[in-house]
Amino acid sequence: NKIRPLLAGNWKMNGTRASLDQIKAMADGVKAPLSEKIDTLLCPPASLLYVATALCDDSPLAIGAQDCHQQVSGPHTGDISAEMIADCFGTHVIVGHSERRRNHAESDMLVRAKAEAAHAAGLITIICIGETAYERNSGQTLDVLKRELNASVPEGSTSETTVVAYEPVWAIGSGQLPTRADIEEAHFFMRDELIERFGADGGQIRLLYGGSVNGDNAAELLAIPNVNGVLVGGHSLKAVDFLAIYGAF
Ligand code: G2H
Repeated sequence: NKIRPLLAGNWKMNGTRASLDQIKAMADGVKAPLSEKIDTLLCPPASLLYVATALCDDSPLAIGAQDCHQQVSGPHTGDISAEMIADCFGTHVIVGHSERRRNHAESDMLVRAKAEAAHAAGLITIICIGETAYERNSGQTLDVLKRELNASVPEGSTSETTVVAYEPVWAIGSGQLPTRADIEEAHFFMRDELIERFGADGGQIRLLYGGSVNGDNAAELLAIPNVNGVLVGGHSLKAVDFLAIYGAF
């Protein structure tokens, strides 16, 4: 079975009403025949979620959120639940992005709980893992990937509900990319771990690369074995950049 690739954009804490024309241009630009072969997703800030899904109503471009709380509702000021994302017609949620792990001290256990909540709400999760510069330089990359993968991806995850994104923390927003060999090694390793844990279906779970992806390097990244798509930050903000990456598939 050939794996259907995914292009996912992550706007992080960027985007206001003034950015809605960019979302509209992306929604219009994602079309057949390419959209029949790849999935596309944009994750704007939660403040734009509802209007973004309305703008993408007639487009194959899916809309998701960047985080969710692990509970359905309750006294959690400032948080939104997976149900609330689904209620806004969002279909995906990113969990465990390194910026949340770092800035909000999110543990693997919490990331897993969030992913479980998202799956229960019918959302597809994009679970992020990746080593820091220190961990890479001290030769711990594969140990970190093994630990984060096993601890963050819930039991019962399937290729239908779950996407894993490899984002080396030092490559995020830095313009610095790992070598092709390093990405290939990491993705091969994650593939092996997923098959070991989930059997044949683990071989179908999409593995995205994220960190300084742009229209110039996307095709090369997508040619690496076990890279089934990309998670894009900075270069997903403008439709022209996002669609250049789309065109590289
Ligand atoms: C990595 C990525 C998107 P950027 O965080 O998740 O951001 O493409 O800006 O490095």
